[in-house]
Amino acid sequence: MQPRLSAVFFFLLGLSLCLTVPVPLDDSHEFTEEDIRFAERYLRTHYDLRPNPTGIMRKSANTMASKLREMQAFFGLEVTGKLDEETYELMQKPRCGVPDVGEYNFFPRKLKWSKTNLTYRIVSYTSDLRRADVERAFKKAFKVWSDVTPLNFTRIRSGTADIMISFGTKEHGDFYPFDGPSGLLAHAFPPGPDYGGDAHFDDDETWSNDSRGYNLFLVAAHEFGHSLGLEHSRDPGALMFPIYTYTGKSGFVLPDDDVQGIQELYGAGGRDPHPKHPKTPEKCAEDLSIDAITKLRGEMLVFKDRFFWRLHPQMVEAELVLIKSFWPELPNKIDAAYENPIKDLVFMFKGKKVWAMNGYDIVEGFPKKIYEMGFPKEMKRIDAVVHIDDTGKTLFFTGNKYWSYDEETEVMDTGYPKFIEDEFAGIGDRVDAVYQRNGYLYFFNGPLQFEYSIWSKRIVRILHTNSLFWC
Ligand SMILES: [Ca+2]
Ligand SMILES: [Ca+2]
Ligand SMILES: [Ca+2]
Ligand SMILES: [Zn+2]
Ligand SMILES: [Zn+2]
Repeated sequence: MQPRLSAVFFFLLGLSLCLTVPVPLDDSHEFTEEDIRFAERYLRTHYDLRPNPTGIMRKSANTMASKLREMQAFFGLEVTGKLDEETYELMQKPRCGVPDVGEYNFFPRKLKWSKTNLTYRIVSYTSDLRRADVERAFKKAFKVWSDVTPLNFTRIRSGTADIMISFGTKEHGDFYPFDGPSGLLAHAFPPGPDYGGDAHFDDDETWSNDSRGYNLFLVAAHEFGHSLGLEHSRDPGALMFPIYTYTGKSGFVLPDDDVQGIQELYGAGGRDPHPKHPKTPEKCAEDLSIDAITKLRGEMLVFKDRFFWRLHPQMVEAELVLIKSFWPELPNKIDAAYENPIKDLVFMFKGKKVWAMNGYDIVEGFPKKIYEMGFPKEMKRIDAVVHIDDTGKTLFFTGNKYWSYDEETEVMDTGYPKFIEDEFAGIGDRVDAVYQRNGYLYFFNGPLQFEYSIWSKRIVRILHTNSLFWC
């Protein structure tokens, strides 16, 4: 049986270089012919842009502009129907090749297995890893799904399994050739006979069981999601999000969105060893609180759990991204962050450590210990920090006290710490996060933010934290 094109998934992973740190607004981009061809190719692969629309298609149902609109809507970008910098950047991010939305639907009906006991067979191996490591990666990837469903996966060593797994390069027997290093990484077929459920991995990649090359477990867990009938998710925290990010070496727990998806198909299993599945924060939640907030090259970054929202001054929709998709070395949740625009550095704090980032790069010598900046050795963490451009001072908040740090001399000002209550009366007993704009400090405390006038030294307004996002 010939596999339908629509049944094939390509796991496209590119270089982390593709990720983009906000650039100043005036740095506008002229797209070359080649860029536009690249964009067309992307839309053909993932959004079914057809070169020559034929038949009785509705007018403009398949133009580049309409496909760009579909893509921008999927990723929560501003829907312009134009190839802009933001959209082009996103196209260059590493991703799985499954189409995301639209009439080009892989699963006109929900495809699923009609039995709960499934078999898999590892038909061939990669030489990048020891056989035992390959087997462990696949076993763990299946366990991700069997933990939350009634499904059981049994490995067989001969004969035909439901899910046949193999490594291959270039043309490898199914008319969907791989492409050498990077680009397409793997593909898998949705449930069904023959090719159905099968997963193929490009052996021109370097496979690993850590952060090097491509992590076999993570790619396999995503692909097996397709093998079981899942489509792509719009949730940037989901395993089934089309863009791949190495999520760190701490134990992987399947995000809530994927659990909902797979349980819609198969139900729950009743033996989930990790019942706490991370949820992706909702920016308009009434009780939204945040971890940290900072400017970065004219944008605002709002940190919450594994994520941050990028708020562009001219964009209404905030983009939610994983911290690790920008800075793989940073921890998954941070305490505080600020920008020093003169040095073009962003400082991030977690526990007793501080990282200085220049764009994507960690500045040499970092992470450092916060006591090296002049804090007492026993201080465990910083709650919030803000840089005041006008004075060149950076204010650090922890517990009920705050410090003032001089950025020019790189020393702590004398006379500190002081009590927060003495200087900033009324902002509460703790500070989650703080930023400065137009002479005001915005202090976040749980679901509230206090707008504090630096000039008149008083609170002028109390707002909801989620008003950051115009909820
Ligand atoms: Ca099969
Ligand atoms: Ca490849
Ligand atoms: Ca904080
Ligand atoms: Zn995929
Ligand atoms: Zn294949």
